[in-house]
Amino acid sequence: MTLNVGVIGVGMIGQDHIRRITHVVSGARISAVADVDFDRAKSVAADLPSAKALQTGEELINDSEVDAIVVASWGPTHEEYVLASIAAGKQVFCEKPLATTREACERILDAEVASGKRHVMVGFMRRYDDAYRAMKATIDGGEIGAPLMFHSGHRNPSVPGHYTSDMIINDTCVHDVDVARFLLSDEIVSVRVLTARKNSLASDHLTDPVLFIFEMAGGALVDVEASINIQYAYDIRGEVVGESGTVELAESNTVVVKKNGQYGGRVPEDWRERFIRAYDTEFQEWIIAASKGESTGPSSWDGYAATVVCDAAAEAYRSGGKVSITMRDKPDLYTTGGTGASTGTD
Ligand code: NAD
Ligand code: ISE
Repeated sequence: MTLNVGVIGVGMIGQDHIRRITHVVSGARISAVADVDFDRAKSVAADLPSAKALQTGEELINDSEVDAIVVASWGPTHEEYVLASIAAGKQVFCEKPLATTREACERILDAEVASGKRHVMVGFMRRYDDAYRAMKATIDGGEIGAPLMFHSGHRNPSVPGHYTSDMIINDTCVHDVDVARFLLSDEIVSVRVLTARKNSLASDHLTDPVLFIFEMAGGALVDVEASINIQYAYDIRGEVVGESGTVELAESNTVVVKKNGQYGGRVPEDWRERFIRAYDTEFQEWIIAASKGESTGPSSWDGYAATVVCDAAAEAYRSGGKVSITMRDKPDLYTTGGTGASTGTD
């Protein structure tokens, strides 16, 4: 069976996912696209063998030639499309964030729980990255003892002009929040935010860099350096310190070049390069599950938890103090099943 996928939002990542569904992974094809920029939707559809351009996301979700949906529009628009997909009884892959407020995420949790089954997978692709998976296997296998600290570095060479200071929390650090929950199999219970001397290369309206300190329920500490104008490359770093050892992400280049008395290797240009295999694996697993009407991987609960933590981080940033985090009880729907990339706190 070929899964007919409709994509809402055909900007940078939407087009990258269309490329991988069309040319890289198997079992699916793009049958429809929609974008508020209808000319962009038409131009993307024109390059695809079997896709039509539709005016609205709602039309796409309810189209009989769409079996499953990818939401890759801007964050504040995700809630309505995810809710409409659940209402239509269709599987939906939603790029992060699941939604931009705690309340919106709770409406999604309520709708999915009421439907009686999982429909939603959230695009936390780091859970599909070979290196992060190997880190998790090392920790879960007890090789470094009980984890005490996780140091995470998230460095973007630059950000687009529309990027605002709150996006360093909701758009960038949200990945570190999710991967901390995934690696440590624990929930975050408090957050503090510190700002360093401003990078003079950042736009006037941006705070950059930012240091986040998270406390996990089990007592481990997580620090996240988020830098969004680091210039030299896209550099993702991570090390977990355990009671008797450490595990860290290795450099991601495959070769070392030695010349002129020095050695070096490539650092990725952006997230599309750094996580290319992770996105491929993520989509292959989503297609396999969605074709059976099932959902695995990062769930609405994971999307909710990440948004709640980001809300608290925004408050900690404004107040300068430590903010405690509380979440609603986890519904049974999110405590069973899934793959190694599923809910980090099962
Ligand atoms: P983008 O601006 O390049 O593209 C977004 C597209 O959505 C645009 O074409 C825009 O016209 C369209 N759009 C906006 N509102 C819409 C609406 N209501 N209905 C239909 N279309 C709408 O942005 P992007 O960088 O591709 O990011 C899109 C989403 O993907 C964001 O949620 C972002 O956080 C996420 N993202 C995730 C990763 C990752 O590593 N997982 C990387 C980049 C972006
Ligand atoms: C972007 O939206 C992403 O999701 C990237 O993975 C992240 O590194 C970047 O900071 C975000 O802006």
